[in-house]
Amino acid sequence: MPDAAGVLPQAQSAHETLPEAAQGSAAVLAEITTGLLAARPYISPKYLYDTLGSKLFEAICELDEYYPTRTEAAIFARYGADMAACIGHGASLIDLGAGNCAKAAQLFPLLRPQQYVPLDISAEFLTQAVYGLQQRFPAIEMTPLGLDFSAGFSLPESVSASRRLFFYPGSSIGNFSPVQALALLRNLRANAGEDGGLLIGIDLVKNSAVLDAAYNDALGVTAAFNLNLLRHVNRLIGADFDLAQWQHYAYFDAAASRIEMHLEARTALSVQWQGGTQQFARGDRLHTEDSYKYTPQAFQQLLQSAGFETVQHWTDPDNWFAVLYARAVP
Ligand code: AVJ
Repeated sequence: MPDAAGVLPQAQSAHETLPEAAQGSAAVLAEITTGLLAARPYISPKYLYDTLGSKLFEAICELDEYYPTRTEAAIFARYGADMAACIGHGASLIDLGAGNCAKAAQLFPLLRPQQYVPLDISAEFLTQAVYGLQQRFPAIEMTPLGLDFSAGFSLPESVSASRRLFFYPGSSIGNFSPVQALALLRNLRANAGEDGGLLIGIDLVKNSAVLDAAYNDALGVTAAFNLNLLRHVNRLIGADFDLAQWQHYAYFDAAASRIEMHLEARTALSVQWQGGTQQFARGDRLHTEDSYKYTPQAFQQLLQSAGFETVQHWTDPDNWFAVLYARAVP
């Protein structure tokens, strides 16, 4: 996942010494300002991931209510060998939003990639993770790339042009609307070449009580994760959000097939930031994240429209999560 260093190229330790409003770039200020002044105010979910936000997300993954992480891990543990049999050895494994590279590293012994290409918006973090990994797997050529793959991208020549296998676990594609997801998948297809493929994790549509609980945990970790976005934005654009005036609000919208996460004003309030101000009435909301849920059929449709054909998919016994392997259609 993207984290603070992707938004701010400065080292984390520099944060304390910088004047508050100087910590974000002009582009970040412009982007957040646009969202705050919109008729339905929003802030991009990428700002959930500063250093504390990334730790809170890790904590979410430990919660009983948050099933995606452990369910996906169980699918990889149970069917990893089967996946490797489908995919074959010697691919160039391109890890999208690699973070600490742990999920891919677990598959190395089975997939035996010839090259590992972790992509992450946070190049600094990646370089450190890869350093340790290279010691453990000296036979795999490692090519970390600090790039934002959600914008259109093309891979440099240092990435083998054949047998490109994109790896996109965690159901992170759910943060994109289906239209945006299709654009991203088309871009992957364009970069995959004729013999490329995609191994992707998606969260499935299920009983809405299970979904609601996963984003409204009893311990309040998801609420803290959501509210922390305001702390981060205060630092980025010199805003004065008072966290005590806001509350976490998340629900499953069945018609749109997505969890919507918002922050709701507990009282009438106003917010000031560098060059802007906005009023909120009690009950007004700030939209912070969408998390789309798919049926296997709907996601296969999307893959097909993007130029991939699904070869195989694996799920858990409850059908809560799926991992799909799709090949580029030549
Ligand atoms: C990291 C985008 C997959 O949508 O479930 C967890 C983020 N938000 N709890 C998700 C998240 C609230 C997560 N993804």
